[in-house]
Amino acid sequence: MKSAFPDISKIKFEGPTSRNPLAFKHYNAGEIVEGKTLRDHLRFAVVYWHTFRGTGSDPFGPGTAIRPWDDGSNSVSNSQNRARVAFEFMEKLGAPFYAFHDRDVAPEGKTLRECHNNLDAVVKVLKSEQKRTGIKLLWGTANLFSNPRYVHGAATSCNADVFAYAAAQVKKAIEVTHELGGAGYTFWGGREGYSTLLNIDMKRELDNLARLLHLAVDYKKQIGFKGQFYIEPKPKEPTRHQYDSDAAACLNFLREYDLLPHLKLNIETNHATLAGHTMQHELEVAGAAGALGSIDANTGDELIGWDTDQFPTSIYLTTYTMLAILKYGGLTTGGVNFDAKVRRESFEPVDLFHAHIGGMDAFARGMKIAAAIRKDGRLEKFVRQRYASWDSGLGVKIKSGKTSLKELEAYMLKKGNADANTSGRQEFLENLINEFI
Ligand code: XUL
Ligand code: CO
Repeated sequence: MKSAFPDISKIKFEGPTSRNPLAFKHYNAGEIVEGKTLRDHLRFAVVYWHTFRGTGSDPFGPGTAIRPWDDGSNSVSNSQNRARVAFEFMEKLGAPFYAFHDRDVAPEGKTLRECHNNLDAVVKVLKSEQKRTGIKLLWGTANLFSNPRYVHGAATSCNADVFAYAAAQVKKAIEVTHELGGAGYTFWGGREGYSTLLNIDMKRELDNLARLLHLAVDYKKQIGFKGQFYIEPKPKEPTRHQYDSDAAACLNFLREYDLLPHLKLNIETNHATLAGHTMQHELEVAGAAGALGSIDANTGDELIGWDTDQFPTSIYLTTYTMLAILKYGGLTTGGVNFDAKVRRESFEPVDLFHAHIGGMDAFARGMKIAAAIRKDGRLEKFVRQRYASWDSGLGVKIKSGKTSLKELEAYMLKKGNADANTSGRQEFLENLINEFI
């Protein structure tokens, strides 16, 4: 095959003093931090949908991206060629994983059978490219939102036939993920939400959403797929209200429908901020529930109110993200998945490299800074001491459930008033973080 990136060779680590835009300054894959290589901590993944299918189009104009390898057709052979290009890119970048939707990799057919056949033809190439390069699939997923049939949702559609089509697509997508040895499978709500409540039977829609997930859990067991299932929270886009609006809403839904043992959360930065939260908040909510699985790494724009999916370059963001991930035991099945796209103005192939190198370096720095903060121990000690009253005497008694309102009243009547509070020291802590940035 003719090289798609003939002027670019394998991206190397050159260290922080390098001025080479096509080199890593901080991501040294083999470097050991907290007992593991950066490669194994970060588990970087490239997303197929933005990096190989994104054109740079926006509501005001068509795509601008120059992709010389793509003939622009919807043919299977163009898709197969694109798959080879994707692997050349990932190999040169040194990304150990990728992620895709069924419809990113292969063209839709007129019938479901044609869709399946197209997908199989491209999966063959993905499989052989995985074998050739050692690059693995982080997770697969089904696109249940682009085709007009999903106008009213997929699992939550008012049309039972549409539910059946979505179920068939999910079945096939899990099968190919399994065949490719995927470490996981993601469910993102897509159009599972509403534009007006005037035409919505919410209870029925939520029941059906849970039903599709239960069917997927059953099928996963049936075929012996051991990958982790994830659900990815996102609010208000594309619909006015998305059922999976944030981590708390997803956890409540999973618990209500007995799905929590089967799914973890895939937390995306720009989705967190659209929901009015920080990434750190969403990671804490997921982590505290034992459900932090993977992250979609990107960032939004403070001045734009939609999902701009930019590459993450803020060291504060990556530091806080890695602090939360390490606190909850690190990424095991999950990864740092760049669900991010280059700007419409960045239309040359080399921009794809700059974008990923920048994201990987930002996360490597965040990882090293987070590890240094943890090693220093002052932050952790501060938080531990702040709650010290819960680790002895009355605190332990309350925690163990061996008290009553009556007893607590008697205790306080005798004492007269609670012990004085101590300062939260936010500014001190913010300064402490800055010592490491
Ligand atoms: C949409 C989004 C999706 C999911 C996979 O905002 O993030 O690309 O990650 O369906
Ligand atoms: Co995403």
